Amino acid sequence: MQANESSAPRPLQMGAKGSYIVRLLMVGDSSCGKTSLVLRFDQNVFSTKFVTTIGVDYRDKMVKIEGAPMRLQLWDTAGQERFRSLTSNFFGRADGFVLCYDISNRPSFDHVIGWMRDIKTRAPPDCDIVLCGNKSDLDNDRVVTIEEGQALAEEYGVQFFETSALTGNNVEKMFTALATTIKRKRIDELEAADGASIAEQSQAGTVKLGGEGAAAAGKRALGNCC
Ligand SMILES: Nc1nc2c(ncn2[C@@H]2O[C@H](COP(=O)(O)OP(=O)(O)O)[C@@H](O)[C@H]2O)c(=O)[nH]1
Ligand SMILES: [Mg+2]
Repeated sequence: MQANESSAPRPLQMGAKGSYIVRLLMVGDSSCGKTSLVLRFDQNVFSTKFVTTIGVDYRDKMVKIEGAPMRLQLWDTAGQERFRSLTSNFFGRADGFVLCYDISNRPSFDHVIGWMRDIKTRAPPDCDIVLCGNKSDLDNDRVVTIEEGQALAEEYGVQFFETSALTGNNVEKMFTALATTIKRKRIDELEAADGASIAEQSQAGTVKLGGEGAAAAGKRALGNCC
């Protein structure tokens, strides 16, 4: 295999019931609201109780993205240092990350750099990331501005949302945006490249079905990889 082929996006795994499987990991410092975001998205509820996540929790959420049925597997990790080695085992199989901080907690924002470094060293190069400044309802206690969040996301070339698990603001939008980016890169681009490759080959009189289109899509998508 050529060196650059290892960066080609993988096709999304297909589940038993004909839906695509998308593994999303919630990462970020403890208590920035990862569990609350998952609960808001999955069940549209919010609790002020702080339930410490031990290691990794898991939830399934079926969604339809641009007509494609997708099973979002939401892996909710614990942010504490002592769980880092455990949770980082999950990084290698991720399709996407929701990297959270708390807009009322400066250290949680400062630690985004460390979380990003973890993702880049441990996660597949074709995974997508959304940076999520949570607790946007706590505007009076805000210590991280929207502009700071936006600038950091731009620096990393990732999408950015401020959310509130408490009010629900932007929560669905954020998860949907991440799933849509993944769907377009890991389904649409690969299919388009395969189609183009078949057309090219049939013009040349040699139709071969296979992964060449996928490799071409990978080369095009290199710039968007994490
Ligand atoms: N005001 C406010 N509190 C939140 C929000 N999201 C989570 N919390 C609270 O922050 C605390 C930690 O939340 P949790 O989801 O357990 O954080 P995790 O450790 O990142 O999973 C809990 O007391 C939540 O009720 C939010 O959007 N707004
Ligand atoms: Mg938690």
